[in-house]
Amino acid sequence: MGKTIAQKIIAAHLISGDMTTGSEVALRIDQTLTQDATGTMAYLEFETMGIPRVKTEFSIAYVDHNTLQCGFENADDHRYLQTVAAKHGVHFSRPGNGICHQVHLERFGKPGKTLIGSDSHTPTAGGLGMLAFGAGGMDVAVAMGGGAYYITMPKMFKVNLTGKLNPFVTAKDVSLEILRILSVKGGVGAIIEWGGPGVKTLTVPERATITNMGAELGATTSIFPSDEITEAFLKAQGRGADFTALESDADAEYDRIIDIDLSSLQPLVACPHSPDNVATAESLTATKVDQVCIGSCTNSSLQDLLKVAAMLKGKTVAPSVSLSISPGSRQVLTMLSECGALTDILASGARLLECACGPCIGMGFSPNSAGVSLRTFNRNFHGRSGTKDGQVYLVSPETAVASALTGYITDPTTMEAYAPIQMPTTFRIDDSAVLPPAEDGSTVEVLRGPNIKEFPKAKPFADTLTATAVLKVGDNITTDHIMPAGAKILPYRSNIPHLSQFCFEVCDKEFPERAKAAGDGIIIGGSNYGQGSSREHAALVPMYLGIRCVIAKSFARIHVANLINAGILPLTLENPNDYEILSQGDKLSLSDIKAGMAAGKITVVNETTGKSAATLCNLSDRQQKILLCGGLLNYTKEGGQ
Ligand code: MIC
Ligand code: SF4
Repeated sequence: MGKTIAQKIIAAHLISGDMTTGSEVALRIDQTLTQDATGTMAYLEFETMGIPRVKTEFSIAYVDHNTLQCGFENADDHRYLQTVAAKHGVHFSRPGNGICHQVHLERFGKPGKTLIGSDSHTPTAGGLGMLAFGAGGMDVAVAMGGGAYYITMPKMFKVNLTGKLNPFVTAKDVSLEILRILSVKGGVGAIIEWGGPGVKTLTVPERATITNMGAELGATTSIFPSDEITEAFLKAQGRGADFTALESDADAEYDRIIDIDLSSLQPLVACPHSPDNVATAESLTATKVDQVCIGSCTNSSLQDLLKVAAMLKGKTVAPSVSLSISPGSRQVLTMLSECGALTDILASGARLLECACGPCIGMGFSPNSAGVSLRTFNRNFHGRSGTKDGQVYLVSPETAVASALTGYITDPTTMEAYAPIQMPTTFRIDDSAVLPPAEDGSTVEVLRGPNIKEFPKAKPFADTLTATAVLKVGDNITTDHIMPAGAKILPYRSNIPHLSQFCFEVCDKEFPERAKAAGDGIIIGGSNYGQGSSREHAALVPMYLGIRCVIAKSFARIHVANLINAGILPLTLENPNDYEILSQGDKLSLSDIKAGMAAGKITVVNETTGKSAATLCNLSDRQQKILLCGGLLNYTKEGGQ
């Protein structure tokens, strides 16, 4: 039987396991990336492993999330990252150099290689034909140390693209269309391969917009073929030597094939508060807009911003709208400036922000009270913008500009045509903001500020557990609910005790105190629990607050791995209706945990009501061992592979 692109890369990187769907496979990882909000933890974890130098082909630490520097915390963390990277063989991308995924696409991603990153949008590199996964910091630390990355062998989905996008309809609309079709849960357990003749009409940055938002589908990752378009992009980046061609075999088999005719798409919008709450721009034209933000790892490439500049040229933003532009990288910003496009952007009244994540993660530029904010980003979860009642809509750069000019959500196809943009055949290459590691790391002193606090320790599992259900939540709980980010909280990503005060703040302000008072605790969740970010803080902080187990209808992939790594037992209700017999405040007990893990089934007895619920715990041998010894760090220290 022929192979899909992903199966070919997995086969070439397989350390152990068999590639049958649903079984665990261990993969050799060629490259790793971290960003600063998750990176400090990842390097603290790496340091505890006692390995002097990373063993990957290439590892890099980006600083792009925490760049506001309101106090000493961020700058201290940047110094820690810079020195720990230099010491252990990791490149360091300085603050201001750009958003990790955009810079990685431009400068370091390679077709056919594997990449894991401590950020859920790492699959952006799939736009180049790289097999790239978002992962928790501990998994990245282990991969830096030369260890394998474990995934459950995914199903293979194919999206077959035909036709060609019409003017003003974009790759972002393709992302929103697939979200409309599949929903935020529809990609769970699958790798999405994009193929068909329509692929040839999409540039690498457009492909990367699509693979980026595969994260919103819950997909394990997304990937495009590597073809002549990939080669031209790499050559223009001075990296022609990194090219290899990749395509699936003609007789490759897929679990599901979805057809999208690019010519039939129209501009789409994801309405508050979920990326799959999709409507046409045309149906929303009565919505008045307060703010428009263009940027993020989804839509901040040179191609995107040249189009933005062309649409803004000679026009002025509506007086009621505040427009921000965050270029994805220093390369994008410099090239915009060199060709004069930046002048057109600024002349329109737009506000230029740093080449960083910025408003996407609530680091500044929060909307006004109940304000409508149109963003070219990938997530519009409740509260993420920093304004609790903010109404965030996700759109393409074209829809963003059209709406910024009129002051209402506007279908850009109703705007007049703009002058065609010219993409350069060579990009401006300047890697001076990427610092290579020291040749001899032993001479480098790692600088730690007072914001870096000790790592919390998980407890090994005994054979029984009696604990209170300290919180019950509904479906689609995101990591932004569990461990919010934003300007006030994000600077404390290396300080779990401080962060713990904000755990589940969006749902229930009393949760942290209640959990601490209860001692051992259990959380009851609905379906797709933990969707969104890769932040392991959404597992480490509950662990610090005494959570031992989460019982849910279903889990998101990266979060469930983070729970196990943090020593928290994830249990899936065998019958989702049993969710009703578990209430907040109930005393729950689990017995014969070890045998239950091995058998894949554990019964939860509700001591308060006398009822019981059957749960599934589909754990590999390795995952059982990790939980029994109190998390991945303990497991690795005890010699586990
Ligand atoms: C996000 O988009 O939510 C983030 C911030 O990039 C996260 C990582 C984090 O929480 O630090 C992600 O997507 O993994
Ligand atoms: Fe940064 Fe936003 Fe992309 Fe996350 S989704 S990496 S916060 S730009």
